[in-house]
Amino acid sequence: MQMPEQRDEVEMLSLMLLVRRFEERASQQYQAQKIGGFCHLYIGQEAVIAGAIAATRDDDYLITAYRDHAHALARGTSTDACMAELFGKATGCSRGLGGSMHYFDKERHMYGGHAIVGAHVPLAAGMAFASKYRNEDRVTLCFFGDGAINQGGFHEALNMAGLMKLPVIFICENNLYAMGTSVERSTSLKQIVDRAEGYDIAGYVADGMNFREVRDKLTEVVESIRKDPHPAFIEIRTYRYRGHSMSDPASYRTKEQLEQYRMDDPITRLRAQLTREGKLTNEQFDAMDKKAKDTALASVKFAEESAEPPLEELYNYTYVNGDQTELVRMNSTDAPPF
Ligand SMILES: Cc1ncc(C[n+]2csc(CCOP(=O)(O)OP(=O)(O)O)c2C)c(N)n1
Ligand SMILES: [Mg+2]
Repeated sequence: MQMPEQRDEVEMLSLMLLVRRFEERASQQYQAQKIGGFCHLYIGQEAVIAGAIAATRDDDYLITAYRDHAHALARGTSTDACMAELFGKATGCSRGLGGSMHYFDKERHMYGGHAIVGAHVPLAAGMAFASKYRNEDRVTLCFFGDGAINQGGFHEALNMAGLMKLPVIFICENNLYAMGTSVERSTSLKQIVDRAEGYDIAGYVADGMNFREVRDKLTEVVESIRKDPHPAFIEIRTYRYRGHSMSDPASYRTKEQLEQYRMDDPITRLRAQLTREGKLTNEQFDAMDKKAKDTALASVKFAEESAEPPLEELYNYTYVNGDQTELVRMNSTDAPPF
């Protein structure tokens, strides 16, 4: 098959390294109690977002659930803005008011960061409707976990997308678990991809530990959608090395299972492929890794030195029309006295 011009693989490896080093720093800062609230790490799943970015354009719409750090970084949101958001600082990508689960970067077409499982899937259908209505050739990338596929909104969105031939790719990041519940215990189907058939949507499967496979399958799907708008579904089989969130010791799975996936690490695999083909030297890899580590560390300093959002902003951005302090006070018996 003729592939369109693709993004440089070394650049994509460097993105995967940046995501991993950023999250390792985030994990450390969480343990040091510099970061509050929930924090879900993507470590192990990096080839999924890198493959998707390699197959798409910067102006394609992107939306995801709460395990969203990688998706923003991949779209080019700075490590500074991402780390500051985790620290709840005004310089964060959601002004410090969203935290880990609510990254947002409208300029880069990254529309969240959504904490309610499955709730953003209908939004993705709406985004795809908008681009079709405007006759744009954008594709909407909608990422969600294996836990989202049994939510009502998921079914409603797939039905509408199938019916209206919306240009959206439903990307299920099947990492085998929804919190501590394994997919065999939550889902009646043996293969998640079979869900797509019920909505007359074409289904694909890709190995999420293999960057090239994710990129190539998605490239094929994206090209066919651009020619003739329609939805597609892809189940990407992946694995998260860490627990569900920072507070999960992941005692529901075996060490052997974790080890098996770590042996198939997506970064190590792409590095080996590129090295074998003479496209990357060990020195180049080390330099890239050092840069990723330095950038992640610098983002911690940036976040620490940034100011917190002013208290008066506490209720802003909840509603469309800016400051809604009065409204909140009227509706609440225990609103703070300001
Ligand atoms: C509607 C709803 N129900 C329950 C929760 C609690 N919850 C948070 S994450 C999660 C698991 C989702 O797992 P999955 O979709 O597989 O995503 P992953 O964490 O594996 O990336 C649950 C049940 C929630 N946020 N929203
Ligand atoms: Mg999951």
